[in-house]
Amino acid sequence: MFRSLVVKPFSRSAATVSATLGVKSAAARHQLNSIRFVSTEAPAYGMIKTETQGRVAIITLNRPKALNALCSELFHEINDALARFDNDANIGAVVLTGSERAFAAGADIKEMKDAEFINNYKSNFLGHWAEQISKMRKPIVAAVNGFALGGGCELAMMCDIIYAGEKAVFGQPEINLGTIPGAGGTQRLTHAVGKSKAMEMILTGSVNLNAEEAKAYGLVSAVFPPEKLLEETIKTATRIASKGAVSVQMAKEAVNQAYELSLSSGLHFERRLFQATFATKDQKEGMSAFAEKRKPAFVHE
Ligand code: CO8
Repeated sequence: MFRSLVVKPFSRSAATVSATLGVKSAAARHQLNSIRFVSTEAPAYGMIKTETQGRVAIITLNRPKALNALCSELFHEINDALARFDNDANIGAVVLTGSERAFAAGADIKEMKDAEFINNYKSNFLGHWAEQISKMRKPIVAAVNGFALGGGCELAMMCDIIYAGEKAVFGQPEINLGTIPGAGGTQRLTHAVGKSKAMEMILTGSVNLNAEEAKAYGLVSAVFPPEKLLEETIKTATRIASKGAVSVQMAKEAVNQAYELSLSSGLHFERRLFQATFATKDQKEGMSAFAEKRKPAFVHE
């Protein structure tokens, strides 16, 4: 009878489940109370760790021996977790982080060294993965300690906000391997730091940015001591997740259009979304709360 039941870990009480299933007899309810509901939604990952703190989901890359080099299995797990959190109404923002030594040292060189063009082209190598994270509707805040090189730097730049630990290193060393950045480095880095610096980094493969330089160029928005980085990142993600989820997602969409549209089209897009927020409960609540001098209680609708 309960085989097809999907329950998030500890997110629903047995009483809620009983009610949902319409369980009436006291004996059956007692039996349900003794069941520990194990999620079929949260898969066991081997290369990442996931956890939630309130409305914030935290994804930690966990392949320490290879400095979080991004192999296919790791891509797959990141994508899977991101898609799951994007579809979870209880999550309002995601934090993506690595270890103190490395956020990620790039795509896995050993895995891809023998790859051939024809297979890369046919399978759209890396394309699906990079598209998935860009499709995320909820904000992602990257907490970057240590190396963010090649695909690791690109992964951080796919996030919406980057915070860095004092020892973070950002670079695009692909040229040293006889290749070039393949997941947005030539585009996003250029937008972030300007043409001359991006060219210098990408063409030499050895000019990296430390955390303070990355901040000065606008690639990251804040720098913290390594041991404080995750805590501070979660604080910001929590603040974001406490706002109305619809307006947060609309704001993210509108900012991202600044990279795609002309100014007049971008302004038009922004105005339409602004007008649309007046169809949400959270706009009514937010503005009423201001007028009534109280804190808003957003319902994310
Ligand atoms: N791929 C595979 N293994 C790696 C990688 C990597 N990118 N980086 C580090 N490792 C492994 C090392 O081989 C080593 O393994 P082992 O212990 O088995 O020998 C282990 O991690 C520890 O590394 P090191 O011993 O080299 O540690 P060091 O502290 O001496 O050096 C560095 C750290 C400087 C980070 C060094 O490891 C390094 O230069 N790594 C390669 C950096 C690089 O070139 N990155 C770019 C890769 S290409 C790329 O990212 C293309 C992007 C395309 C799109 C990607 C989409 C995500």
